Amino acid sequence: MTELQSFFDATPLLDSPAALVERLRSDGYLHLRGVLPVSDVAAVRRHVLAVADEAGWLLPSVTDEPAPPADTRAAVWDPAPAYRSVHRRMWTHRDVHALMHHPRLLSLLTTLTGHVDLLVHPRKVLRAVHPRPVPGPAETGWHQDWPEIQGSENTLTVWTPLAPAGPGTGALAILPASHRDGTLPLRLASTAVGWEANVHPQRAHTGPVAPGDVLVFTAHTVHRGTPNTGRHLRLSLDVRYQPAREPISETCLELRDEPYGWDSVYDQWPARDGDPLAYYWRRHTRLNVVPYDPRFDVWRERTALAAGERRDPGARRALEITAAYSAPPAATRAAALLRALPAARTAR
Ligand SMILES: O=C(O)CCC(=O)C(=O)O
Repeated sequence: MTELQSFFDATPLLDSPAALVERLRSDGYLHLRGVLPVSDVAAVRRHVLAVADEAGWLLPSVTDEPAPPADTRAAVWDPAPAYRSVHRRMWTHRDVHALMHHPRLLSLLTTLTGHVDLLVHPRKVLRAVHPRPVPGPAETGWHQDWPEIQGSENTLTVWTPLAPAGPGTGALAILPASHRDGTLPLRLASTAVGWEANVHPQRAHTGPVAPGDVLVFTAHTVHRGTPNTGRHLRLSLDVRYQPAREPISETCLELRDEPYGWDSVYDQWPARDGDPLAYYWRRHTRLNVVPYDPRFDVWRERTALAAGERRDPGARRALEITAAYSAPPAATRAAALLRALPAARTAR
């Protein structure tokens, strides 16, 4: 059983950069209140909610709470096409991207990385997590960002909610000091991604995070999204920042895993490619772009297939992911193994 404790509030350290950096170095994360102006966050939230409303994801609301309740009948999760098409309309909006280049964030990240020449990863992640009474495979299990992000060891993630996140909607849970153990082995799991870090934590930090607050953590800090069992969508952004001249994986720059690419995103912005935020990373003359190392993916694929061959019901989610995202022959084998898999004994 994991004991949950409140995030350490590092906000008072904002006036002492050395102490702030030291805290990040020792805990692997920072919870900082009021970094982003709430009015800027509210503008992004309004756009995201307008798209959610248009898609029928929200119930009518007469109160002035930050977000109307979600309509559970409309709940969908990534990678369902019904989720992706709505998510894309939310994500392509310029304000979603611009918020994460806010001067206050850039200044904070300059302090934390010790580099003025920062690269904000263009692939910003917007999450709209529907509530559900029973936690299920939409939750990310315990994980480190490193196997996906790779590149610079000094990359930091900023996670920030667009509406209040906490009891009810869930937020993040973080294992303090977990970044000190390097890259951890994975195990099969029934969570969103099919695998999770092989940890059995005794204590995790979590708690409410308000619009304007940020959680900053390293690429090796173990964390997870906590279940949304409330009434509202959980809306958040997570974005990576790194010293611009340190290695960056090519997969963090281009949109290879979707049919659209950046041109179709910027076509929707008022100034299109004349916008300073469009293709900004391509103007960095000294980026050290490195190939994506497929080692972690290969390992994940192999463990899914091996567990499938043993008819292990715990391999279901990993096989689904392998069948959906890997190339043949792994994808075809995973699909065949899925059909032969006995039903799981306990549903999560
Ligand atoms: O927001 C979540 O549910 C998970 C976020 C996460 O895993 C991340 O920011 O790396």
